[in-house]
Amino acid sequence: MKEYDLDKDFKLNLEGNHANLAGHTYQHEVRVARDAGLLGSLDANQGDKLIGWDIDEYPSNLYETTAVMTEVINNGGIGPRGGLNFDSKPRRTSFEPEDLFYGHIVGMDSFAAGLRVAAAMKEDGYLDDLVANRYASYNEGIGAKIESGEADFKSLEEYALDIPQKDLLAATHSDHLEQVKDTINHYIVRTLAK
Ligand SMILES: [Mn+2]
Repeated sequence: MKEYDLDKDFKLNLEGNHANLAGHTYQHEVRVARDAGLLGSLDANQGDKLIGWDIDEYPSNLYETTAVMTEVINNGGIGPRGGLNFDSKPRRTSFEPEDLFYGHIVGMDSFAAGLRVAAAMKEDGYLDDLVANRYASYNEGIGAKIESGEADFKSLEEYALDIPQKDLLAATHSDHLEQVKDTINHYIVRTLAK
């Protein structure tokens, strides 16, 4: 789209299940579009992570809707023309007309819940602080040189070879993954209990 100047007229409508088929999370897809300034709308569905084809299931995964809405908040929204659309379909054992009704309810409820949780984390700066701390070493010293493009593989090799192993290990910090996931779980439970 950028190559043919189409990004001036079009934006992307990102589909959750297509992200999975490409081997990505839905959040990853939305984030890449956001970074490119092309996040237009959400084709709000979910897929089975194992099955290998597109099932266009109505979204119900709160962890995933929270992750996607985090990107939407960081994008400043998806308006004025964007929004949620459901290319989803009742499938397999859920094929009656009323399943469409239930599907739309769970879809909107799940994204509304995700938005509330993402907003709560944003208000606390939880994820923003986490990312800032995780990548703090890029703000100074060799990290800042990597960020600015001043460092290259040659200079990085020289830099790394001169550092004793114990100093490299000492500079390596845990990202406390399970603690982070537990905290996000608590945000989901507590926010939605209000
Ligand atoms: Mn699809």
